[in-house]
Amino acid sequence: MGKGVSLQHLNHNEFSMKKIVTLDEFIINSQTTYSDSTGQLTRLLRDLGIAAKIINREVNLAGLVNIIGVANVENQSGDEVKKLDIFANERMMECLTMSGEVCGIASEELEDFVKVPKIPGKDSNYVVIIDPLDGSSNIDVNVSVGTIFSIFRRKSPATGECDINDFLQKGSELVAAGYVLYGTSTILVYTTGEGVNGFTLDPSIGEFCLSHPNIKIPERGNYYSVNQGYYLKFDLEMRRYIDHCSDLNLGLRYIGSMVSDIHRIMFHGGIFLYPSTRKYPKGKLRLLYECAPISMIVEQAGGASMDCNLKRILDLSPGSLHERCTVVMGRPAMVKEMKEFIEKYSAPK
Ligand code: P6P
Repeated sequence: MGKGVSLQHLNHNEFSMKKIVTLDEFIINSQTTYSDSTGQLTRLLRDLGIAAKIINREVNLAGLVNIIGVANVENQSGDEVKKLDIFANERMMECLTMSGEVCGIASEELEDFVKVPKIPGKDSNYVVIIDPLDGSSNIDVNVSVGTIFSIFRRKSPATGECDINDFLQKGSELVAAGYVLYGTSTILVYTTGEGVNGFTLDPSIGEFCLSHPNIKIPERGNYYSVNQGYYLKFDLEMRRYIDHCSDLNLGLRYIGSMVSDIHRIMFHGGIFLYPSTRKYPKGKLRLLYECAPISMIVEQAGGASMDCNLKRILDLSPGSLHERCTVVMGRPAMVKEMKEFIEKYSAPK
């Protein structure tokens, strides 16, 4: 009595909980791998985590607090804006402008990028690109939606305001990319170029906790994900590839929310495609807000991502903020197969 005992002699059952690694702790511990060890990116990633928690709370309450439904406006992409889109955008902007790390923000909900006022004496070295609530047409019917974010290091001088060229960078220049999936549970998945990690929100402690370390897309993949409703409007190569997937007895899984469809691929493999359609000849999905960040995550998890012109998505140079592109991403073997169908069946450009 009174001499104390060493930890390992304590009854194991008293320590049955495994070590919880929160998102904040993980980010801080990973800080040493960032090219800048000043903690600026750390603070920025943590602010994104806070925004995700706030949006999660409202997404879960949306049906109760009357912020579902349409806001009777259209966004820059011509999509019908939901009340929750506006709410999510406002919360993201608030959380991102507090840190002083960000000199500019481009949101899928806004026509132009926003210049963030400089905090005296503080250099803000990053711009952030957000799709605050992707797939929000699903929110009214309680289907999963997501937030997509990505971070570039600014190219303009730190002393001045940001400019458009800070945003129009190739995906290969991204410093970080991530998504939040508001589903059966809320999970934040991100990469800084050192692999992909997933953090599940534990509402009982209000923290994102490491739940899926070092995510790798499985070699196998029994699903393909495309809006087959457009089958008759697809180009020949796409129709032939869909027929091929059917011949292989692959399952069709398509939620209509990119984050949800990609998250399934991260764990079950398969392929996601949004090719050219009559309504969207250049593809529907936005290069900067959706395809580039998701492609960084997919590639970091061992996958591949190209457009239907066989160009690597991360090598595409955006010409404008809301530029659209076609996309084929997922298991490398399946992306390669689609590449072969395009080479074989696509009409000469
Ligand atoms: P469609 C949601 O509106 C979105 O931008 C993506 O999240 C999703 O993958 C796609 O559009 C769904 O488009 O034409 O199949 O309804």
